[in-house]
Amino acid sequence: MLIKSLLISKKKTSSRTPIWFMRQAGRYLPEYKKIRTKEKKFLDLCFNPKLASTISLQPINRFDLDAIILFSDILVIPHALGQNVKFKEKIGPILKPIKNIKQLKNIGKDRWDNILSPIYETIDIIKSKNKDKTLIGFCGSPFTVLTYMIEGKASKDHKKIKLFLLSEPQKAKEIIDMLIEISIHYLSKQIDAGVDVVQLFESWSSLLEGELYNDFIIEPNKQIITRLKKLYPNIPIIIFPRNSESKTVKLINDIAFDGLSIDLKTPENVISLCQKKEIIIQGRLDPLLLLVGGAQLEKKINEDLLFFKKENYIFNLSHGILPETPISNVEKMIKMIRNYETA
Ligand code: 1CP
Repeated sequence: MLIKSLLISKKKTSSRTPIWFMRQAGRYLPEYKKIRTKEKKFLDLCFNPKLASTISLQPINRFDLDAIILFSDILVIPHALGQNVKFKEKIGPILKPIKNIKQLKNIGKDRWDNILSPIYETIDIIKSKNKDKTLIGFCGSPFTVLTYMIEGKASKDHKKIKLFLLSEPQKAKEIIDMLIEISIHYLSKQIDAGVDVVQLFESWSSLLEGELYNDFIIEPNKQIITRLKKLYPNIPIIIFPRNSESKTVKLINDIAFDGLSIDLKTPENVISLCQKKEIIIQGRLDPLLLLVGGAQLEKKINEDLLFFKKENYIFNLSHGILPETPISNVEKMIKMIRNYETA
C-alpha cells in the first residue's frame, strides 16, 4: 500500500518513489488489444467484471507498478443518467443529445446502481486477487463530464459547452448538481467495494477562467471532496485539474485534498505551495517524451527525480499514455525510477 500510506502519512515509508501512470491499462498493451478485439463495444468491457478486473491487473502483472487503477471510464456516469454513450473506433465517445433535463432527473439511485453495479463487482474481484497494491477508483469531475454531455463527442473547440454555460447557466448548474450527487454516490460505492484511494479527473478545467472557474471547477470539486471526506476520512483523494496553470493556487487554498496530479503547465509556485501544505505531488512526465524515448527521455526522468527527490512524490505522466508508446520505453522508465532509489 505504498501509495495510500504516502498519501495518508505525507511521509515516505520506503526509499523508492512509487510509480503508476494514467491509462496504464490500455491500447499500448498487446494483452489489452487482444481482449479489445474480441469485445467490440468499449462500454461492455467497462461493465464486464471478469474482463475489467483482468484488464486492470494487466499492467501490474507486466510491470509490477505500485497502484492499480480501476479499468472503467468517466463516461459511465452520463450513461447511468440515461444519456446513451457509445464509443466509435478511431472517433471516440458519442453521446446522444440531451432533449430534456427532466429526463435525466427522473433517474434515481436505484437506476444508477442497476447500470453501475458491475463496476463495484470489478473492484471486489481486483481486491480478492491483489490485496497489497493501492487500488485507485475514480470519476470525472462534474464540469469535465458535462463537457462531453453537451458536446456529444471529443471536441476541438469546445464551442457548445462554452455557449451553454454563458447562455443557460441555470440549466448548467442543475446538471452540475446532479453530477455532484451521482459522483458522491458512485465514489462512495467504489470505496465500500474496496478502493483505497480516489482520483477526480478534471481534464477540461483549462476551458474556464475567473468566476466560471470558481463556480464550475472549484465549487463542484469542493462539494464532492468535502462530503466524501466526512463520510470516509481515511480515504485519500487526488485531483487532476489538467492545465489549470496558476488557477490551481485558488483550488489548493479552497479545497482540502491529499494529492495533486500535475502536468506540463503546472507553475513552480503551485509545486512549492503543495510542498508547504503537505500535498503529495503526482506527475508529470510528457507522454510524448515517453513515446519518443532515447536520451531525451532519460534526461527528463533524471531531472524530475532529482527535483522531487526530497519531496513526497508519486511518479506519473502529465496525461494518459499514448497508444503508440513502445513497451520498451515504459520498461526503461520504470527501471530508471527503481534504480535511482537503490543507487
Ligand atoms: O478503444 C479503446 O480501447 C478505448 C480507449 C480508452 C481507454 C483505455 C478510453 C476511451 N477510456 C479508457 C480507459 C480510461 N479512461 C481509464 C482507465 C484506467 C487507466 O487509466 O488505465 C480512465 C481513468 C479514463 C478516464 C477518462 N476517460 C478521462 C479522464 C482522463 C483524461 O484522459 O483526461 C477522459 C477525458 C475520458 C474520456 C474518453 N475515454 C475514451 C476516449 C477516447 C475519451 C475521449 C478523450 C478525448 O476527449 O479526446
